[in-house]
Amino acid sequence: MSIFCVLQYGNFVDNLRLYVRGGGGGMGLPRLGGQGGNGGDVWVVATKNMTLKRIKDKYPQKRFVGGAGANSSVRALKGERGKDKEILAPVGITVTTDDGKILGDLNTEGDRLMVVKGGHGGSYHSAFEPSKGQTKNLRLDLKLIADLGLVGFPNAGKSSLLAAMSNATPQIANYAFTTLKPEIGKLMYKDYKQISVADLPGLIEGAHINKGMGHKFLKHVERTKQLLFVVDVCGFQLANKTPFRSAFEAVQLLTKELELYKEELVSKPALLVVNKMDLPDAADKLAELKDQLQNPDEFSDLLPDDMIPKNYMTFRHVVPVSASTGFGVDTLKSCIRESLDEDAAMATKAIHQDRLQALRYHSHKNVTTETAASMQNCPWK
Ligand SMILES: Nc1nc2c(ncn2[C@@H]2O[C@H](COP(=O)(O)OP(=O)(O)OP(=O)(O)O)[C@@H](O)[C@H]2O)c(=O)[nH]1
Ligand SMILES: [Mg+2]
Repeated sequence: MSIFCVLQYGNFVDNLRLYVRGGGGGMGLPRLGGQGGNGGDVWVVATKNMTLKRIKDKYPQKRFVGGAGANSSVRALKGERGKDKEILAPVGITVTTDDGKILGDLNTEGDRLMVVKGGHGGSYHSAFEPSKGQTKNLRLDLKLIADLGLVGFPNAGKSSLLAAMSNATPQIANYAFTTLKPEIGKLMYKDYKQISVADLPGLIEGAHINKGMGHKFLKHVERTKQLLFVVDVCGFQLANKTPFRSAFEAVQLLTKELELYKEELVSKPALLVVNKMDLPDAADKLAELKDQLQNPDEFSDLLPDDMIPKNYMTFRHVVPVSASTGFGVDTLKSCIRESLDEDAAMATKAIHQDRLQALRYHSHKNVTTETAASMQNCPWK
């Protein structure tokens, strides 16, 4: 993928394609009836604090091969078994083969799934010839709860917005933390396309250290393709004792909470909804917010240092709406559709590129091994 794509589309990874091969079996020893060791298997193991992006960064080739079984020898007639290979993967994934067959789910830390078996060592039954390990192209998919997740402080109007956009009837009230668990609403489009949106509990400052609904909330955020930030155009104050936060500050604080929990979340594709545009002075406040978002560095001085995010969120669209009057809701639905369609097109392109690369890799390998083999037969070598 080019740098351009990485910048524009962020680097949050919710699926990953891998090549896996079991280790080859070891040679048998016909003279003494010796048996070669079996090749090692390849496993996917659910591990805490792992992400698909970390696998991708650590293993750019995305190839995992089990250890080869040892050949049978005079000193060790029974060749040693090849080492198993473990792919440490995040919890909450589905493992499928490239052609769509589901191999299994990993839902709990420590869950393990064998994805390919190593080959058999050569023995009496195989005329002492070993067999190769199985090979597969795999896909690891993070289980998603919805296409989009609503991210905002309490009372921003997330539930009201979901109700205005969809068939959902979430709980709405004028006090903080009305929503306690995700409710999924479906956005319907004229061509019957449906997009799911998760209404998530309000986030508060300190969520990353598990304040409020903290981690429960942030875990859900991880499991959506894109984020819909919702802020009250007039800003908010959570309680008498906490400071008033403008809409711009709310955006930065939300970003910081995501970053402190898992930095990759900030690179998810995101849209910003500026809600409550029916309130007095909303137009002026929106203009001010847009100005601040253009030059976030200049305006972040208003925040304490430890609340300034390392990277500012880039929003594909900034959409003013009023969940109360319905103003802007249709425009928002179109922007959401456009943003998800854009990513789907990118994903298809990436899969094609991946396949092409794999083909090139394998044909290159075949050519080099063929060349090596023919060189061995060369009389002038
Ligand atoms: N004036 C105005 N009020 C709104 C608008 N949208 C929501 N509200 C009001 O804001 C309050 C909070 O709305 P909710 O939709 O419950 O907010 P929420 O973000 O889901 O809140 P939590 O679930 O607590 O995080 C309610 O009293 C809504 O009636 C709007 O567009 N304009
Ligand atoms: Mg709510």
